[in-house]
Amino acid sequence: MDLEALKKEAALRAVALVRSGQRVGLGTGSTAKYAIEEIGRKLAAGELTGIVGVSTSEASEQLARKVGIPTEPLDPRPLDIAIDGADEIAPNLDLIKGLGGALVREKVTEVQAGRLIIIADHTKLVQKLGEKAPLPIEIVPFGFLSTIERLRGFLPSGRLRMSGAQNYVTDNGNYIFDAGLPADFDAHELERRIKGTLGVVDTGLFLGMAERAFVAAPDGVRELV
Ligand code: ABF
Repeated sequence: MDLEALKKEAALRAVALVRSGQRVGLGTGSTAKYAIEEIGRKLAAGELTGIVGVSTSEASEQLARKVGIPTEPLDPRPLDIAIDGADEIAPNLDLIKGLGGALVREKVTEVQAGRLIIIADHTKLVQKLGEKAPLPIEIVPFGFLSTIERLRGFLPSGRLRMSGAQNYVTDNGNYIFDAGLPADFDAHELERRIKGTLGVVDTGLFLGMAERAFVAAPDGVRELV
C-alpha cells in the first residue's frame, strides 16, 4: 500500500467522528486534504448535513469551497472537532507541526476545538520530537535576522525556510525558521523560551492538544490516545 492510500485511510477514520451540525476545523497538508474531500463527499451524499468548516490555510479554504463545504472565518465560538495532519507524533501525542507552513493558523484554530484529531501515516511516529523533523518557528519579517540570531543563542542549528530563491512567506505574511532540536530538552520549557523570544509569533510545538491520532500503516490503522 502506498503512502497516499495510508493517509486517506487515516483521514476516513477521523471523518467518521464528525457529526451533522458540527463546526469543524479543517487542517492543512496532503493528509488533511483527504479529510476535507471526505467531508465534502459525505455532504454531497447526504451522509452529513449542516457542517460548517473553519479553514487553517488559504489552500484548505479553497479546497473546502471546491468540494462544497460551507465555511466561516474563525470567531470566538468553540469548534466541535478539528482534523489535521502532523510532521511528528510523539508517544504522548505531543506534535511537531508546521512543515506545511500553516502552524499559526492551525494552532489558533485548533486550540478552540473540543477534539483535535490527528491523521498521519506511520512515518510520522517518533519516540522523541525533533528526531526526524525540524521545529518550524514563525517569525515576523521585520528584523528577522536579529530574531534568528536570538534563537540561535539556544537553538544553534537551523535555517530560514526558502521558497526557491525567496524567503518562504506564510499566509500571515511572516517567515519561518526551521530549527534543529537538541538531543535532550523539555518540550514545555523549550516552547516557553522560544515564545519569549522577541520577533517570534509561534512555534510548531503542539503540546497536550491532540485528543487522538489515527496512524495508518500497511498492517492497519492504529488509534493512539
Ligand atoms: C499540516 O500539514 C501541518 O501541521 C504539517 O506541517 C503538515 C503535514 O502535512 P502532510 O499531511 O502533507 O504530511 O498538518
